[in-house]
Amino acid sequence: MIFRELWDEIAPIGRDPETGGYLRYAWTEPELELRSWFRSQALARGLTLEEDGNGNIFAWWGDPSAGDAVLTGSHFDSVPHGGAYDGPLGIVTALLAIDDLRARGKTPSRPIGIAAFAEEEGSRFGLACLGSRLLTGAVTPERALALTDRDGHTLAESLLKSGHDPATLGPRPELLGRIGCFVELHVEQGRALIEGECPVGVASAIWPHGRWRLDFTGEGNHAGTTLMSDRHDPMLTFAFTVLAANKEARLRDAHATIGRVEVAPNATNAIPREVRAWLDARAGESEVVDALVAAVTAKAHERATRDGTRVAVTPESVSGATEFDVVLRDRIAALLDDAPILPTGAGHDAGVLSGHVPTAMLFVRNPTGISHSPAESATDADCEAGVVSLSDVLADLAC
Ligand code: HGY
Ligand code: MN
Ligand code: MN
Ligand code: MN
Repeated sequence: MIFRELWDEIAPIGRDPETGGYLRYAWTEPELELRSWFRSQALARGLTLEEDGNGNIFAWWGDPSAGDAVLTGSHFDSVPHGGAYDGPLGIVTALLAIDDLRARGKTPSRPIGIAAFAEEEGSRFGLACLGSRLLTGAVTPERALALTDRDGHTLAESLLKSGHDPATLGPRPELLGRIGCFVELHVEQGRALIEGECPVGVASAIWPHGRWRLDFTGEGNHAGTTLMSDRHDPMLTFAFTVLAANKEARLRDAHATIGRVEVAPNATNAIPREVRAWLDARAGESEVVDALVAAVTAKAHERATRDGTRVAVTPESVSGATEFDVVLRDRIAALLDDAPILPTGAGHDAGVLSGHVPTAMLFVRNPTGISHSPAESATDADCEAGVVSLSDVLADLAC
């Protein structure tokens, strides 16, 4: 089966016709539809399905109890109006790579698995890589069950709706212990492969990154009757902090983004009582991320004093640097005719798994270099090159 045929089966699922972006939040209709599509594709290939109670689905070729499995896969969920490829490409190419291995007459000597991890983006419940973090114990069931989405729905409600018992959330050391290594294929979320004129690359590292919630509190009041000199307007402190984050990031060659804001009461004719925003901060080293967040926090407090407002900064999820397994990385790069090796500023489930098993990532070229946007793209030819590369890697590791 060629890439486009399989891809077109999922391309319409969760796509917003207005923006062309995808609304595939974990455990919502479109993402549940993708999960059942994945289950049927796996069963059609004679793979054995396993669900870990954390929302993660595993499809095994061979008996997983034999252990030392080579796991691949990625996630189905998206950011709001995200691109088509971020996540699903790693799962569709994995299905096709298994088809390719079989077409080549390969029989694995180690189990091969495809994972569909839950809530990698954290778009619904706010905690990125929730499924893989629950699997590995990086997040406790208690913390996960305390999460709610923007409509106030709890994770437990979603799990129950999709037939899972929230009481079964939690680490799966026995499942993790059966995984020998993990290789995730992902669309590149940058321009390195365009500039390097290569269809496929290999990851060297994931930048340290994290999310901090910023709560700006002031005094709500009437937009028309309140003198400018009498205001304690948190929007002002917030606006200043956005500019400060941008400036401090540029000074440090780091990346700072404030892409999500909530205002209360969010009325045209009312000075806000509160502004809640999320800072996404990333850099090549953890120390730089820490220094960036400290500088932004200090500037925000300084400005709050001047505005007569208050600001609270709360870390929500912080990930250290991920250096991928050098032996596995170099073995894969050599296998792929010395494919370029590049770092990424994007977080992935591979970053979580890398703390437990030798882990690597493959990237497929994205002609726009844009991601977390409908502009994200990949050509069929490059996606098929990704299938062949993943098939070669699985053949090398498992057959
Ligand atoms: O935010 C990230 O870097 C990833 O796409 N979840
Ligand atoms: Mn993403
Ligand atoms: Mn992703
Ligand atoms: Mn009025």
